[in-house]
Amino acid sequence: MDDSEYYYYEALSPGFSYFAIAGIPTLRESIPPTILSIYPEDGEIITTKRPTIVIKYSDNVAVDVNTIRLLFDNVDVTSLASINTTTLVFVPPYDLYEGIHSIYFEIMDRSGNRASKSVSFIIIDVVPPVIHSLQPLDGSSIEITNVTISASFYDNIAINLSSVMLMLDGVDVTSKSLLTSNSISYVTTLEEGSHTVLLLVKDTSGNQATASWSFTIRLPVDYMPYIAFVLILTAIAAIFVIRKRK
Ligand SMILES: [Ca+2]
Ligand SMILES: [Ca+2]
Repeated sequence: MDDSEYYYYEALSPGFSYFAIAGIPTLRESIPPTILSIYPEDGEIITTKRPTIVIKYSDNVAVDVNTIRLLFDNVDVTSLASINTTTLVFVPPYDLYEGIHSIYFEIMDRSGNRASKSVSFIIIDVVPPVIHSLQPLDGSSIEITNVTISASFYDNIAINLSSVMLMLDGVDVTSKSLLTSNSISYVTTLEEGSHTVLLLVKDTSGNQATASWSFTIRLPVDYMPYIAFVLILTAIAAIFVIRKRK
């Protein structure tokens, strides 16, 4: 039988299924839907953590949106997508990891002809880490020589801990520091005066963050020796005065 000669009646709703007269005639045909485009495209490199996935499709007669299936990284996320007769939009509800992600899309027309397509794309991190909570505070003046130098950091994807470098007054002190997954600290004794700290941190994609800050150690003046000296001088002067009067 030639497709073009065969029609069937599609019910407008299940309740009308026994009343074919209430349906609309639909051409029974054999041409599957066309998947016009999938974004991201196959092999595309993406630099955001939540790309909006957009798929466009059409059919020579009509697509059946109820047959659409979307797998994202092999998980069926069809129910999370917004779907109409021409377009599907899906935004991942979580941050995607760096690396390869896959999309599988499937659709049928009203005659049951199926079309499907798979693409994969790559997420690459372009956002450098953030360094914060610098200690001692930048520009501060402190009155002790025993100092803890520290800072914290984080990244949108992951820190490369082996990239972390802490320099104090131009000297690399990383190996003497306590390094955790999100901070570094270095305890030392310093001379009075100005000191400069430089911290370098990279993420696993090589994006680098730097922080440079300085502080001054200024010990409080001890007045006791001066006071004692003045008291002794006063006492001697007093003794002189008393002796002269005798
Ligand atoms: Ca068709
Ligand atoms: Ca990053």
